[in-house]
Amino acid sequence: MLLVLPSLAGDLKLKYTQPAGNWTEALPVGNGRLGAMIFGGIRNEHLQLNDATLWSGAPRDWNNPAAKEILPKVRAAIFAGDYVKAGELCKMMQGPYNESYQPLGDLRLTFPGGGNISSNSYERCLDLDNAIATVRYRDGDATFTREIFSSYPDQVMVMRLTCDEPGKINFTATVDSLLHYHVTADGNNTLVLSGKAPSHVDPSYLNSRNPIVYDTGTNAEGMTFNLYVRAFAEGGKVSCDGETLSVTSANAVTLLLSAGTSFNGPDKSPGREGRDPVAGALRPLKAAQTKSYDDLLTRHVFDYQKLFRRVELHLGETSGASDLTTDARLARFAKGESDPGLAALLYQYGRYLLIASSRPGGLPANLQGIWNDSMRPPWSANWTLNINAEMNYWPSEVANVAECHEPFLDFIQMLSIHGRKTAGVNYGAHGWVAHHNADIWGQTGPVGNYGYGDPVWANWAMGSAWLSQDCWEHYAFDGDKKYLREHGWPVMKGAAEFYLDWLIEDGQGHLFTAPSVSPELAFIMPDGQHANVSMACTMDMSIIWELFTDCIDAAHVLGTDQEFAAKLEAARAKLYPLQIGSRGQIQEWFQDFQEEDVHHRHTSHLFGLYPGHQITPATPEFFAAAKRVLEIRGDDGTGWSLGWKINFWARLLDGDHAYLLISNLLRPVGDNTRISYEAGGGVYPNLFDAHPPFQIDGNFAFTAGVSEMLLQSHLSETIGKDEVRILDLLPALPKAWPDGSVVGLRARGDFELAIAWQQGKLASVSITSLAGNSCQLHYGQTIMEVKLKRGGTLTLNAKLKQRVQ
Ligand code: FUC
Repeated sequence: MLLVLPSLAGDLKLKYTQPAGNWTEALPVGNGRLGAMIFGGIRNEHLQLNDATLWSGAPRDWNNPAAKEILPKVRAAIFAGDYVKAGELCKMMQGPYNESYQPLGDLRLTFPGGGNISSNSYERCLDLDNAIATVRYRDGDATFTREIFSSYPDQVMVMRLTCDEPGKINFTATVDSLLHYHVTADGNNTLVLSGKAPSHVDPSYLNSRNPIVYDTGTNAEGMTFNLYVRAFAEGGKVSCDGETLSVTSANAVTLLLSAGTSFNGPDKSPGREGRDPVAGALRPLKAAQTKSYDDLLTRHVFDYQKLFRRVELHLGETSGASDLTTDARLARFAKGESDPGLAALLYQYGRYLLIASSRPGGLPANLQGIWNDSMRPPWSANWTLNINAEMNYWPSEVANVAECHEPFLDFIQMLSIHGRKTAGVNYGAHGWVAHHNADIWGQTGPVGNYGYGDPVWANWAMGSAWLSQDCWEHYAFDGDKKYLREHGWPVMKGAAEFYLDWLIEDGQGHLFTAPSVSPELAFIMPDGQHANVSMACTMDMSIIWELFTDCIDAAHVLGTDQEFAAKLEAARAKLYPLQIGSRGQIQEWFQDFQEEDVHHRHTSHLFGLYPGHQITPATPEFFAAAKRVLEIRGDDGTGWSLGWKINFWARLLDGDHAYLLISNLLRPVGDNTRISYEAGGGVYPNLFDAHPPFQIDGNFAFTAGVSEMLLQSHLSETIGKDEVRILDLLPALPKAWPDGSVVGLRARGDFELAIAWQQGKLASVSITSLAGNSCQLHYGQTIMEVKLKRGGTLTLNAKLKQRVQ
């Protein structure tokens, strides 16, 4: 029996009245590592399964010592204005492509046919409030229910099959995989799938003759893995015959799914020095089977709700909307009918997906979180560092799931070790560097297979600077100096050391980067030639400005490395500055080149607006020029591009324009999974964001963007000797959401807020200062200084009268 749990107010269910016809209709569950896409078929249930650690390949050397010799030639070509030649030379600095995230396997349940399914009795839903997926239908007089969840505390996936009439549960179960595998029975209630991953898989975008390579020799390379499916029936009988598990005449059944891989960290061969995947799967399985279903469920729900229930969001309801299926709501919204509850649902879905794909001790969410059914997933389902991986973590702090940030912070720390070698070998530089792509093996060198990748993405060398922002932001939100000192600062400082070496003087007092690309856009030179490598692209300069600024602040906070901080201050003052182009826009390149695609999805030159904080209302010319960029780029794009634009418009304090982007992002794209680099982002029926194809960053950017519309805290004011955080309330509230409330948003400086509004105006705000910091409250033109004790809360009503608790 499902325990009755008090439900959070509001509409927190994705629901459907038919089984999933394809993968982007299936519903995702996950515990950060073990994921499933649940199709919910009546006669044929299908769970497509993933383990976040299952990847192709093995540790390898991606550094390219020849790069050091080529770099001066690249720079010479750039100084001579020969950008085409510079691009060609850049290719010779590349290394191998990264590896690919692999699907684990599939569990298929077959239920005997011949029943009398009542057509209107079927329902399938995912409840975001408890992270349980449910399938329910009536067959004759009996109601059948399946509940599925992936438990973080118990590290197993659980499926419970029940019926309101005794002895009616009958099914057979099989498991298979796209990878090399075989299945055996373990006793009379367990199927074991044992498999092996390829030793190499080429990225999806490569047209190669032999893209998937298995090593089959003795002492073979490649990750091994095991999947266990164990059945416990109440009443009836369970048996296992070779590759099929059968359940007959049971009252209820609990299936436990457990998986292990030989992944043993990024520096150990998974084929030769791997962990034992059998032990990895059996340990949690054996522990879980000593617990009752109710116990497993309670532990799962308790663990999940601790994170999920921290934020409540109400944007207003449209009568009857929450009774509709999710696909019907999407279709109705696309026709222009209002449904603010749908935006709130997508907001909470972003938080759900982060909790389900990124938990402490594991890997960070990749391009698809943890959900992938292909051996050659789009862009390898890797970590793409020129926007996508960072975007995944934008909501983590503000939307109050900071624990989910941890896997990414750990991953960055690992990259900082590998990237130190790359900086030295490839460029003879200090510190650490990462480029466009990373994989489970911690790739930090430029990809491209020594000359085949386009430098416009492959040779982008800004990864370590952008990733360091995550370390600083993590500290900025919760003020954990121990984290900053021991983990964040070494990563940030190492990145700054690299860029101090990477920057060059132009002889006129400026520091700039070369080679430099604006991801992933080419420009047209006055003579009509197209090129993409030049120098001092705005994104480079803004990311470095941000890194140096964060480092200077960090050194100050920690009272450390004063000389280094002074060096950074001097360098920051000399960075090639932001330029305003002939169309009144922030210039994308060091010169006012024409962009090859005026509507390009990347808007890299606005890094300083978001996620950076170089462009603010305090720099009105650049603020206006940033707006101009967005007007020129337009309001369409891939899913993540739309998501980024929500955040940009929020920072430009234009809620209605941010809402326009929200409407575009909520566009249903049906089952279209054909790669589009142009316009056409939206959402699938299961609310996964569509690049297209599915890419999870758009989901996370959406949640970050809505948060940013309701609360901003990236600015501060110097009052006396103190740097005081500015908390800007409802800075970009759209007319479409006149009444609403949010509880639990986090602000930098360790604040937690509850905000309510009516008729488009602030109605009340409650601020808790967890660290006892002061802040300055902004609402429109109203400014108020707030001083609070540690743990103190201030509540203000509509007229900003104060009531201190
Ligand atoms: C970059 C983007 C693509 C896609 C891929 C994962 O190359 O330009 O749009 O998001 O990463």
